Amino acid sequence: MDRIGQMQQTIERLTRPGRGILAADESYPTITKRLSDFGIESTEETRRFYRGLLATTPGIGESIGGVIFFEETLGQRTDDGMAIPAACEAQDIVPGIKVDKGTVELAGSSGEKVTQGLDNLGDRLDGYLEQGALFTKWRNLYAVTETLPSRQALDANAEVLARYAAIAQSRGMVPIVEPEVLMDGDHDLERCAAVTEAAQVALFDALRRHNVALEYIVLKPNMVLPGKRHARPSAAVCAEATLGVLRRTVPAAVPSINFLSGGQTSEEATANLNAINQAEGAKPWVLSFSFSRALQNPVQAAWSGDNANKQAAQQAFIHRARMNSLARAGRYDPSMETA
Ligand code: 5MM
Repeated sequence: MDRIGQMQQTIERLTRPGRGILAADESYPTITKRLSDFGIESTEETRRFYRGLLATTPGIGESIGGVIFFEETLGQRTDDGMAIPAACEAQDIVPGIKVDKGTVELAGSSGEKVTQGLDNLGDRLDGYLEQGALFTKWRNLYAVTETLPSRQALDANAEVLARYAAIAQSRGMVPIVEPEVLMDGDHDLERCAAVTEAAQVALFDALRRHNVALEYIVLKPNMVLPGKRHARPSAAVCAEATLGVLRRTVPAAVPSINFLSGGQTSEEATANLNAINQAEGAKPWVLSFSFSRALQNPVQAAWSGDNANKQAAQQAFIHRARMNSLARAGRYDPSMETA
């Protein structure tokens, strides 16, 4: 199959009705922090067992169409000895790979960040393809103050995100582009909306400059919410603000927008996704999820590092995935959490 045919097929698989994406691509420092929140030590073996548990959850392919992994996982095996990417394919789930190398300080800025990882990216992608990954992910992050992000940070980050996307498409891999406006801070909802809009305007400008085919990308944005120190708005308010920004910035050619959860509680992220899908007005894209914490927190709590809890952990995973699958269609109700 040629490069375009491969990306078309991957997009079709990722956007099937009822499906979203699981982000299980935490780097070593991030997974260490996530697991330690539940008293679990992060070792090669605990990470292998845990990510194998996710990939082999019976029936999970009905709600999850793709999983983003960290590169270590592509080479690990489930308890049954199957390569984890192959275990995903056995459930008709597309394996993907996070390819950025984290952030460094953006030289010349006042402490802002830029994401790195472009060096040798094409060669790395060839290796990931051989290991079964069919799509990729790269995350930029933008801290918010009254004056930041600066023009410099918006443009520098957009440039690397677009260059990454162009390289991924040159290998026939669908790029997930993730410009995350952080929830840290005391900015209000309007400030989050303005920064999210500015980040996406710069991003789509750069994607065009680098000839990225918008038909074969997935956008992974934050929902528009105020900073952590503010009270959370209703799901309807979040939906209206989020859709307002998306309508002004994201071309209809983009097939799918899969939100990150960004520190929301599991049920809050589900309710907000549901409200986004229930809202009236133009929505020319699939609106789904690519959650990490909002999908995994209950799973890690149920597992607690004790492998005897595997079934309970898989039960927690399938429940959360089903709730989000319903929200993706605007058919979720909080009463379903306990039904
Ligand atoms: C924002 O983080 C992404 C989405 O996760 P949430 O739904 O929890 O917000 C997530 O995919 C993230 O990019 C990965 O966990 C990797 O993070 P690190 O910091 O390890 O690169």
